[in-house]
Amino acid sequence: MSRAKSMKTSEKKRKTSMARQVLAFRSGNEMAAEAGAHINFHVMGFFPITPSTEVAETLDSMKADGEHEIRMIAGDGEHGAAGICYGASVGGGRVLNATSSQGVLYSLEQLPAQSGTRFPMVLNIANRAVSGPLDIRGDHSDLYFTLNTGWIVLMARHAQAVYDMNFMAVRIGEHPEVRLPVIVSYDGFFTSHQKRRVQIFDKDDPKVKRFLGEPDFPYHALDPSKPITIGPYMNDPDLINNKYQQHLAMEAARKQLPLLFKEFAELSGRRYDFLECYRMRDAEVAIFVVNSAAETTKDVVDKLRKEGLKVGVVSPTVLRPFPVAQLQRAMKNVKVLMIGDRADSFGSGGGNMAHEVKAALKDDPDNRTVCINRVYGLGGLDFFLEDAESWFRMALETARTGKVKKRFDYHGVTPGDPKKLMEPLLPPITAEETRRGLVKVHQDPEDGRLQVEMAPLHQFTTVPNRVAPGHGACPGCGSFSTLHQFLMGIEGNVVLLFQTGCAMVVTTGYPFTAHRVTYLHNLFQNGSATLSGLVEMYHERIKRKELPEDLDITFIMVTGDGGMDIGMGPTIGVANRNHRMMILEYDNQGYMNTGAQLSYSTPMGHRTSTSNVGPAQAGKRYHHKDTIQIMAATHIPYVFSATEGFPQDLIKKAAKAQWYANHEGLVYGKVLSFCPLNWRLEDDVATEVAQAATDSCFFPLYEVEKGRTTLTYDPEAVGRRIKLGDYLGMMGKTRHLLSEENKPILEASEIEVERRWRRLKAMHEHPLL
Ligand SMILES: Cc1ncc(C[n+]2csc(CCOP(=O)(O)OP(=O)(O)O)c2C)c(N)n1
Ligand code: SF4
Ligand SMILES: [Mg+2]
Repeated sequence: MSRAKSMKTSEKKRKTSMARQVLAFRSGNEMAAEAGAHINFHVMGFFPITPSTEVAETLDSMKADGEHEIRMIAGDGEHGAAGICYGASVGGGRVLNATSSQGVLYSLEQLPAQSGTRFPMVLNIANRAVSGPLDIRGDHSDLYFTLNTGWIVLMARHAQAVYDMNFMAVRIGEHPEVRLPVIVSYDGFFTSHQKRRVQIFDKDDPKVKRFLGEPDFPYHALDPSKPITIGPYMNDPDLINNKYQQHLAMEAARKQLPLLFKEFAELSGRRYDFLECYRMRDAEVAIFVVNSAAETTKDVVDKLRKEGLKVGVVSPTVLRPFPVAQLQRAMKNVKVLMIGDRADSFGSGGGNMAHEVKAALKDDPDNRTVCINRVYGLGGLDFFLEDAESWFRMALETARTGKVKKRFDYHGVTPGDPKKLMEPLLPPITAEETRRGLVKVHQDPEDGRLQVEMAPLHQFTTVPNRVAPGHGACPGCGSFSTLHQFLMGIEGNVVLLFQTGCAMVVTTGYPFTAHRVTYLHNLFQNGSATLSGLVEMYHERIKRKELPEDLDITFIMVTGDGGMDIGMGPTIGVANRNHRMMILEYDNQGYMNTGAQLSYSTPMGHRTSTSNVGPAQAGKRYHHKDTIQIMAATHIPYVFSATEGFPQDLIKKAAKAQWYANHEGLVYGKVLSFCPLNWRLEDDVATEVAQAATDSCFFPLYEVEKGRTTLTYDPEAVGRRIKLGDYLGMMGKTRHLLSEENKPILEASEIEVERRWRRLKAMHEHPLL
C-alpha cells in the first residue's frame, strides 16, 4: 500500500472511531453545563457566584426542559455546597459543582477532605479575583489557593477545552489507580462568558457513553452489606502514609493522562497534552502563561515570527500534577523565559507559577534558561497584544545583553498621585441633622415593652437620606426606599455595614460612595460577626475613655435574604451573644445581585434563574424560610417584619429597634423589598404589591418584643384579606402559578401560608406562645 493510501485509511479509521459532533456557538460556562448535562452527573451541589453561576443556571434551565436528570441542590453557601458534593460523592455516584473566587475560598476546607478520602468529583472554577477589596473579574488568585488541596487541576484555555476537560475530568478522577477529585479551571468572563464556535457531542452517540464508562466505586456509603468508616480520626504515623498515597495517586494521574489525552483525541479529534507549546520548536525566548492570556500571546508570536524573531508560548493544560518533565523539554533551547502570574504569592518574590517553573527547571542540570516574572492582569485587568509584545521585547533584550533588569515586578500598575485627595461629593450627614424629635420612645414600666409616639408621616420627609441619590440601583428598587424609611426612624450617628448584595454593589463603585455616614463591607456571609466585633471595640474604647461617652452610635447591618442564608451561622452566633446592634434584612426573595437565583426565602413555585419554569419543573420546589421565626427563637429582645407598603408601621419599628439595639441587645428585622427587575413587573407599583403581600397573609406585619408576639396589622380585622393568587398574579415571576396545571403548587402554597398565619394569630392572642 502506498504511503498516501495508508494515511487515507488511518485517517478514515480515526474518523470512524470519532463520536458524532455538532457545531455550536457557546461560552465556557455553557460548555461546562453542556458537558454536565451529557455526562448526566447524579448530583450537583452549587451556590451562585459570578462568573461561574451560569453553569448551574444553564443546567437548571435544561432540567426544567427535561434535558437531563441531575439532582440540582442549591446550597446555603459554598461551604454547604461543597459539603453536599462530598456527601453525594461518598454515595458512589458522579458529582458536579461550579464556583469562583470567594466560593473557592469558602469551600476550601472541604477540598482536602475530599481528596484525602479519595472520592472523585468534578469542580469547575471560573477564575476570579479574591477579596478584598471585592472585584468580580478574572485573575488566578482563587486558583492558586487550590494548588495544595490534592485535587487534579486541568486548565481550559477556551470554551471548547472547558467542555472537553469535563469529560476527561470524570475519567481521570475515577481511574482506579487515581481516584481523586478534579478541578477544571478557566478564566472568568474571558472564557466563561465569551461565546466561541465549538463542537458538541451528539447525545445519542454510544461512543461517548463508552468513553465515560460507568462509575465504579470500590467502596461507598450506600451498601449496608459492606459497612465502611469514612473519615476516621487519624494521627501519626498514619496520616503521612495517607498523604503519601495521595502523592502516588497524583503520580498515577501523571502516567494515565497521556493515555487519556490519546483516547479523547480518538473520540473527539481534539488532542491535548500536558503543555501546549506554540511555535516552541526553535524558540529562544518564550512566555509561560496560564489559560486565556496564552491565546492572546499566540497572535503576538505570529507577528514577531514574521520579523524573524524566535519566540514561542508555553501554556499548561495540567497544573496538578505539574508538568515538570514536559517543561524541562520545552525549555531546552530557551534562553529567556518570561513567566506571567495572574496572582502574587506576596512576600515570596514571585507568583506561584514562577516558583514552580523555576523549581522544575532547576532539576534539569543542563538547563540555563533565565526566568523573569511579572504579575499581571489582576482583578480582570486586560492583557492586550501590546502587553505580550512588551514582555517579548523585554525578554529578547535580556537574551541579547545577558542582563536582567528586574527579575520580579508587577506589569500594568498605574502609580497614583499622592497629592490628589478625594473630596466627598456631598457633605456627611451629621447626627444633629437627624435628631428631629419626630419619634419618642417610652418604656412601659409594667411589662418593659416600648411605646412609640410618632409625628405625622409627612414630617419625616425632612429627614435627610444617609444614602445619596445617583447610585446604581434599578429604577424602583425597593431596597433603598425601605432603607430610607427605616433610617427615618433612627436618630443620631449610625454606622452601616452591608453584606454583599445589590444594595452594597450599587452604592460603592470605587472611587465613589453613596454613603454619607460611615459604611463598611467585609464579606458576603460574615457581616454580623464583623459588626459585633466593631460594636465591642466601640464599647471597650468608651470604657477606656479613648472615645467620648456620649458618642451615641447605632450600629446597623443591612443584608439581603441571601446574606441570611450564607450568613445564618454567624448571625445566630451574634444573637446568642446578644450584641447591641441591629440586622435589617431586605428580602427581595432571591440573590438579585448575581442574576436572580433562588434563595431559601424564595417562596415555592417562584421562578428564578435556578428554579426555572418548563415542562419538567415549575419554579422552586420547597417553601420559603421563615427567618423571622428562626431569629425569634434565639430570644433576642426585638424581632419584627415590615414593608414599605405600611410606612408608619416601619418607622415605628425602626424607633423601637434603635432603643433595643442601644439598650438591650440584638434586633433583627425583615422588610419585604420590591425588585421590579426580577419580580418582572413595572417599577412604580411597590406599594400595591407590598400591601398585597401583607393582605394575602403571605407577609404578615408583626413584632416579637421580649418574647411577646403582636400582629401590628391584621388584614382580616380590617376586611382587606385577599387570596394568595391575587398577590401572585401581580408578578411576572409567579403568574404561571395561576394556570390549571400548577394548581397543586398554588394550593400547597395557600395551605402553608394559612398555616403560618393561623399560628401567628394564635401567638398574637396568647402571650405565652
Ligand atoms: C462566599 C460568597 N459566595 C457567593 C458570593 C456571590 N454573591 C454575592 S452577593 C450574592 C447574592 C446576594 O443575595 P442577597 O443577599 O439576597 O442580596 P440581593 O443581591 O438580593 O440584594 C451572591 C450569591 C460571594 N460574594 N461570596
Ligand atoms: S436587581 Fe432588584 S434588588 Fe437589585 S438593584 Fe435591581 S431592583 Fe434592586
Ligand atoms: Mg435578595
